[in-house]
Amino acid sequence: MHISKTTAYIGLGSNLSKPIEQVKAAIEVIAKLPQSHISAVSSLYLSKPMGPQDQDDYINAVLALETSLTAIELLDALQAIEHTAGRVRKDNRWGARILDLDIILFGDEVIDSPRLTIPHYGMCEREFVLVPLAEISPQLTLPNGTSVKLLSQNIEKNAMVKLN
Ligand code: 5RY
Ligand code: CA
Ligand code: CA
Repeated sequence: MHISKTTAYIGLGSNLSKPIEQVKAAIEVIAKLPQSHISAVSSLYLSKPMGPQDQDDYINAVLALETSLTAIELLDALQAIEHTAGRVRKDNRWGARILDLDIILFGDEVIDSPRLTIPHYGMCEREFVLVPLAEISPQLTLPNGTSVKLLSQNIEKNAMVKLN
């Protein structure tokens, strides 16, 4: 009996408390999620903050997770990982954070609910999402058919540095 798995793409970001270690540790925790396995991890990237710029540079990456969790189950799991890493929800919208885990894509599902918007609402304008996503999945398209690689090639470049 086969269980159908969906490919979810997860964006990782950190700009506090040793960001490289935060992102690497989060990947190890995500690797242990139930009903799931990681099929690809991008390079780590050093990126200038978008939005409020009075904060440190970010480490960003994207991974592909084959999962039979639902999108909401995955969201709950990722928020628990953020909380365990020490993230505190307060009034610092778009401010510095220890760990940010976003579901960028969940198969070809389109979700618009109070807790979850998929595809991620900002992904098409964010070099730190598009470039690592195209790195691990160059043939990937959005649910509306748009090529991620084309988006990544056309995004405004902001001095992002690929590490490793
Ligand atoms: C814009 C506004 C808010 C872009 C814009 C946010 C990250 C955004 C970040 C991250 C980097 C944020 C959301 N225009 N910058 N800014 N990496 N998150 N480099 O993960 F992304 S706050
Ligand atoms: Ca984010
Ligand atoms: Ca987030």
